[in-house]
Amino acid sequence: MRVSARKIKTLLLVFSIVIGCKSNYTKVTKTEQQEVSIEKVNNNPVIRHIRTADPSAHIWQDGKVWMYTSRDAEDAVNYNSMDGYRAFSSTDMVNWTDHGEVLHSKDIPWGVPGWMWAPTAIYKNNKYYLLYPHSVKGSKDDMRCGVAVSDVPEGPFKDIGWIAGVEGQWLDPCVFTDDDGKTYLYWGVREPKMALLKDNLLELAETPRSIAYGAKNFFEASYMHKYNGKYYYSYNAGLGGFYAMGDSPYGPFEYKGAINPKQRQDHHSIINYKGQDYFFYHWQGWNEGSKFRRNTCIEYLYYNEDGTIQEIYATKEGVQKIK
Ligand code: FUB
Repeated sequence: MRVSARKIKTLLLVFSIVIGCKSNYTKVTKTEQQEVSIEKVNNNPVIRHIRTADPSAHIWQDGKVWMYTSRDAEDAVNYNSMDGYRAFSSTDMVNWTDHGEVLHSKDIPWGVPGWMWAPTAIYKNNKYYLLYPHSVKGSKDDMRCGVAVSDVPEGPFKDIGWIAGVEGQWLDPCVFTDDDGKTYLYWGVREPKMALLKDNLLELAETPRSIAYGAKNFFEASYMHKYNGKYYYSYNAGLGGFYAMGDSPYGPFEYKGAINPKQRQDHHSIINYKGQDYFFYHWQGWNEGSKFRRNTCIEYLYYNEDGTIQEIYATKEGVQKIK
């Protein structure tokens, strides 16, 4: 029987699709009389067409989850080449719309090309703001906390300068607005710091304080969130994510240990969406990733009855689509 080259090509294509789909699924089987099979799709990383890192997740006025990320180049061998923040949105945690680049270093008059590290975002004064660590022209070691604004979550964002008073400090900014409307800035490398911000987001309203968190393993990526009236200060220790709990945005915080102990660096953020808690982070273990070629992933986050957080480990499944 003669089989044409075209038929062979079609057969190979169908075969590879079947194999590809199969490897994308994990079968979880519950036994007991009747067998129920739940198919879990491998959803991590959640963004695959480009490499993204440092995900800063938020639920904005439109009821969608918005995520602002930094970008790792496909061939990156250091962090200098990181350039151009991206915005993504979703309503089901699995399908993400890429809104493209929202701010590039060429649009920051005081900054150098590249060096666009972990951003954070906030909705305030009826506007959307990005705050980001970026190096100043003439000195790559002088990283400042840039501020950019947009009327809409998808940007583009326009740079309006940097926060006065934290110049020269390598920093990963995190902004947190408490229930009384006061907004706090957390930042630092090796030594975590915080201060109340003025409403213009360009000035500190008080002298920066060091954060007492009951341990000595802080390295970078400060993060603050609130749950059941408690304040959770979390961060990356260089080897894993850790956290401490307190009764005020200032602390002092009581050290509670690991959230995400196995990640080299994770730069996480945490939200509750449609009744479920989620942990956003980046991971280097996909498609020839490296510490410079990272990808955004999401896991479920669970609290214990006493408010402590159950440890999180990177999975291929990640989170499943909200129905
Ligand atoms: O992405 C560049 C830097 O690596 C971030 O600012 C740190 O938090 C770490 O993720």
